[in-house]
Amino acid sequence: MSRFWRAGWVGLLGWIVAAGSTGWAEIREAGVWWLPRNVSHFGHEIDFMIYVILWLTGITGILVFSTMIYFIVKYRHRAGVGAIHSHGNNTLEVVWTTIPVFIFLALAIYGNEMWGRMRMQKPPADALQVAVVGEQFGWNVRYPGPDGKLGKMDSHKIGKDNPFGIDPNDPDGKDDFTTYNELVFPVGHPVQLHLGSKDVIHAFYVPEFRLYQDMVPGRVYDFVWFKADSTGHFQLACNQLCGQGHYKMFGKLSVVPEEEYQAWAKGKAPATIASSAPMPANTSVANR
Ligand SMILES: [Cu+2]
Repeated sequence: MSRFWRAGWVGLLGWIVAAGSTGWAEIREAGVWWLPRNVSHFGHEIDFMIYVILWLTGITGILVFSTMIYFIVKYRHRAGVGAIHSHGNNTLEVVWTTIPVFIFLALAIYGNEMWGRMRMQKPPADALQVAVVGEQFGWNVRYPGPDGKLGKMDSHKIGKDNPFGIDPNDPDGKDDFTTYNELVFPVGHPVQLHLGSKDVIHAFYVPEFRLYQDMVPGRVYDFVWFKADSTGHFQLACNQLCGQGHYKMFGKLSVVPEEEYQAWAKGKAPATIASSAPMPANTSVANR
């Protein structure tokens, strides 16, 4: 490869990294150099795990690389000094194989147990039920009305005119209200999500909630729940490349005090049909 082409490739790579990092930084509120603020009740456990792994791999990395550099310098080529043969050390081999095995086992067992508590434990009975269905390129959101019950969702009924797969005759769904790209959750109140997709694979991703869940068409996921510990404004970003308009598929997500949530919900008119709120004018049909 000529010097010209090599410089070209390096420049292109640099540009991709620079452009990519800018886009990534923009979805953050602040602190782009470290983990985003944690808001969910289980987030500190995930962060703890990240720090444990970071320390373990960091210390191991420093030990391995400093040893390597030491040996590179110590056994460098010198005129008149011959090479020596080393057979290795069986005790050392056993020790540095056994220790990582136990560390990996411990991480796997702890991680599995944590995952079980996050996704397999039933949410509290008073959890707010919220349905979120992704589509190219936006979020259909459905909240229960005054009865506190969300109309039953059926993934087989999800379609163009029925993004939530709701049975129009289900009495629980009659007073539900819907929003588009707008989510409001009360602080300190458990929220159970019912996630679905209308067309392709999307992903519900809120870094501050330490929450990520793929939404595959044909399924409704009802095992994701969380409790926000503090208020704030966040972005619900789709984290699966779902088409040309993927980059603009984001919802405004607010965590507010309970009274503020109640006032917001009170002002919403029930969905007259089982469909979503009217699509905003800026959602271009040409991108579908
Ligand atoms: Cu998407």
